[in-house]
Amino acid sequence: MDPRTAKSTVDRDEASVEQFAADVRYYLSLTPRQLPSRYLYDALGSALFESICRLPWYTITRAETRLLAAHGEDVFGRLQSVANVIELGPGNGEKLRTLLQAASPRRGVMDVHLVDVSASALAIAAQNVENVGNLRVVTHEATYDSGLREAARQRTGRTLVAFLGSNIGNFDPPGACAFLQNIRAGVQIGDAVLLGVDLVKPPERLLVAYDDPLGVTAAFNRNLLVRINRELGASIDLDAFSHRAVWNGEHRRVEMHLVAQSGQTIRIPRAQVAERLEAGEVIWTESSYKYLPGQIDDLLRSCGFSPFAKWIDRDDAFALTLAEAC
Ligand code: AVJ
Repeated sequence: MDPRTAKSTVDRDEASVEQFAADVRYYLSLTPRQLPSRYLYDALGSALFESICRLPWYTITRAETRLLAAHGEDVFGRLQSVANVIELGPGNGEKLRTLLQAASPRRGVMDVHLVDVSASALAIAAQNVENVGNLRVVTHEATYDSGLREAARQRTGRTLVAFLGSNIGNFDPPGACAFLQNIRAGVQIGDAVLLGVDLVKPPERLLVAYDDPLGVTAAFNRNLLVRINRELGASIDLDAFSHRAVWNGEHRRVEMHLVAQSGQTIRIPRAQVAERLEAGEVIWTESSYKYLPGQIDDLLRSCGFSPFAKWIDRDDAFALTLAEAC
């Protein structure tokens, strides 16, 4: 490896640990205490999330995959001559592969841009998508915003931006709108977004999806503490925190919490944190907003998109919405 490249990688890793430390320090000091959900996805966290997607109680991935397989051809039928597809956060690439395979009779050669902050995730996703054939795959190891801009600069024609898996559910309503407005600013009139969104369903179905009987989601949540211990030199007792999922009906979101089982002081040396937590005090680690179909359309309209097709899986209450930039 070029020594300059090696050094810049080290610098970037140190910078990202610094950012992690600063975020941990800031968010843990808030009321209620929080940790940003993006930090759930280190290598182990990403593997645990992939396992979550296979759990019988977590229906998002299977419902979306069924919709993409059943309607992928229709997506490209309604959206003539797409030359570029950009996926933000492709995960392992399997959903995009399903979409592009289903679309095969309707599409020509295309450029596919995959945007993710994780190099290892990108490598896996690129391999999965390349298997479809008749595509040029370009990867962008970048945040959604900068990756989208980079991909847009290489634009060769009509562009479809895919944001799947109900990842939009992690944003609060103003955040979701800001995010979509950013996408809108990066594309041209006539380009489109394909948005996968989990819908409101009975609380008992939501709670078992986010607090599964096998404890995989609990491990996914508590892994954030494992990561803090490893990367920031802490020694938080994992047994002192339990996983909890709650349905917040007022805001229509599932919240994941880590609940302190006893009063304790947590010390995180590299983040200069020494915080006293009382027994029962919570750290809020994730929100997953759930939508009503009409809310998805309102959100898209308020951000410069005109929704023109929607496919809903009734069994698992999940929606795929296609909207055009206007
Ligand atoms: C990847 C954000 C869509 O909110 O359903 C799964 C993450 N958290 N189980 C979701 C998650 C707990 C997931 N998203």
